[in-house]
Amino acid sequence: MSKHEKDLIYSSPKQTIADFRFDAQVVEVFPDMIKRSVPGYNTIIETIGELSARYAQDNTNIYDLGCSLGAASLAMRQNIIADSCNIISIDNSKEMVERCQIHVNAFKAKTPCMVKQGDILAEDMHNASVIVLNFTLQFIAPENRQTLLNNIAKALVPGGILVLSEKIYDEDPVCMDLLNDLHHNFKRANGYSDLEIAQKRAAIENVMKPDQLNTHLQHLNDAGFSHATPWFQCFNFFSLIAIK
Ligand code: GEK
Repeated sequence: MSKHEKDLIYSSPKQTIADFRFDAQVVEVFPDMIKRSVPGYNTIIETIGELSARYAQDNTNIYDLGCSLGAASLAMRQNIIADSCNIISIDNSKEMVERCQIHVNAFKAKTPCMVKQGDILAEDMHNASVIVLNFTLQFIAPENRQTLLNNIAKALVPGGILVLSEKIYDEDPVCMDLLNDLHHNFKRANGYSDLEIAQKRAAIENVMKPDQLNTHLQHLNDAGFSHATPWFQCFNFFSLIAIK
């Protein structure tokens, strides 16, 4: 396992702030960045492992879409009880995929895990019992989100699940301000300065477009899921499970 660096990317003032990219610099600090920025990240990863133990079915595929360094893939790989499953971990960032492969190689497990670089919108998914979109859908262009969820629903076998985790947006400005404030306090408590928080926000606002929780539930209903419920929320971050 490679050594993880502290995220200092936005710690000094920048003249211009480029749009956020999942590049080599981000890969180096990603585990630190996501833990200090996403409330409940560890709980969500552990629960994805637990859900995979419960829902992975024999002889099916398990997809981790937008896998980054493979945290959800590894949690599933360590927890799947079903026989003859295949984990397929996909990310479109070359640097993420290369590092993810190193992480996967570092652990032995009965379930194979194939890491590949690709666009999840172009992936031909099939025979799946568990599909994970852990903080990835928010980076997909809004006009493509329903199509992706339709493809996911089609790829799932009966009783298969999607775990969808996202940052959400609240239409009510009073609630939105409150959730944003609580999230900023969380980041400050984790050592990010106001400058880092402001510069990161400027970098990410063009590339990450959160939806409302109700929009997600509507999309899942339209995709044909029979059941969907949020199982986790902290501030403006949630995770839900949808069952086909
Ligand atoms: C985790 N799930 O640690 N195709 C493939 N990958 C994509 C695409 C796309 N079209 N768009 C974005 N990505 C991980 C965390 S991070 C979330 C996921 C975050 C990838 C992108 O390269 C990045 O690695 C990931 O989606 C989003 O459980 O950093 O907030």
